[in-house]
Amino acid sequence: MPDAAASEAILSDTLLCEIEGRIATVTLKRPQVLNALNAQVFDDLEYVFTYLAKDASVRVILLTGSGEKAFAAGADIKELAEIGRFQAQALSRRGQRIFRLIETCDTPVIALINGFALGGGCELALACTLRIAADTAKLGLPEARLGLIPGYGGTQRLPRLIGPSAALKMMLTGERISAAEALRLGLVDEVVPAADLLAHGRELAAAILSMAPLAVTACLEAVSKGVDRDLEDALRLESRIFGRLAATEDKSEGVQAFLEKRVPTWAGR
Ligand code: CO8
Repeated sequence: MPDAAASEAILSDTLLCEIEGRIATVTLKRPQVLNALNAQVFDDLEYVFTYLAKDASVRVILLTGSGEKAFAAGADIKELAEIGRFQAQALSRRGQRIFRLIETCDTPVIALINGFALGGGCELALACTLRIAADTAKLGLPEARLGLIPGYGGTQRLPRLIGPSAALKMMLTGERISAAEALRLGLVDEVVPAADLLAHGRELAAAILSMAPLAVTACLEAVSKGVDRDLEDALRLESRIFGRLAATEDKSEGVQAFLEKRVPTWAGR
């Protein structure tokens, strides 16, 4: 269980969470095994994301890996060695639930992919709101080489993001694709020089922070709740959320600031 030693930093054996102003940076900290995701990492991710979801002052979360080699090289293969059918199914469900916590967080989560994002590591990045890759990053879903399939949402999120054919090609061949290829496929949103990754993540966070907080959360809600609905139903959802926002102080402030040619000051109401 992580120890909340200070409001600025939460440290566990496997994760570091640093909060500076309105940006939290969560770093996977098992560089000796390329940040492989073991049971402890999942416990700690659950703890940290539950904590961050409740902290209204945090408005953007950056998620990255420690060391220069990996974001995360997948589930910890040592833990997979002994598991049988029902335990594997339960572990898959638990991992899916924790990644869903990240995916449905009211706060945008930006994956900063600083190296290998393989198997469960790639699936973790897929559960984030946005993905920025270092130009040195390699991404892939090599589970079939272990006699498995992606079990933390990869078989479902990747085809939704890049289409079934390109997703299946990655799953069926286990190929490790470059950051440039991931960008071409739409698997990542941007590629930047490795040395600039964190700074670029912060710039993107600053751009998000300049927007109205309730509108940011509403964009997340509209997309995550609407994307799998039929279009008519999803359009009704959009209008409901639009109407709700139109009654906020921030909408009045945003419109007024535009008309007065000044920078808006957001109240978050
Ligand atoms: N699990 C455990 N240990 C790992 C993992 C991993 N996924 N990846 C790397 N390591 C360890 C290595 O064993 C090695 O440890 P040691 O120094 O003790 O030998 C250390 O990290 C450094 O790795 P390498 O020496 O292999 O480094 P290289 O630069 O030579 O190679 C690679 C880097 C290519 C990334 C290589 O390490 C590799 O192929 N790793 C495995 C990648 C992989 O197959 N990932 C998918 C795992 S399966 C998965 O994610 C399933 C998710 C769904 C599960 C659902 C339910 C449980």
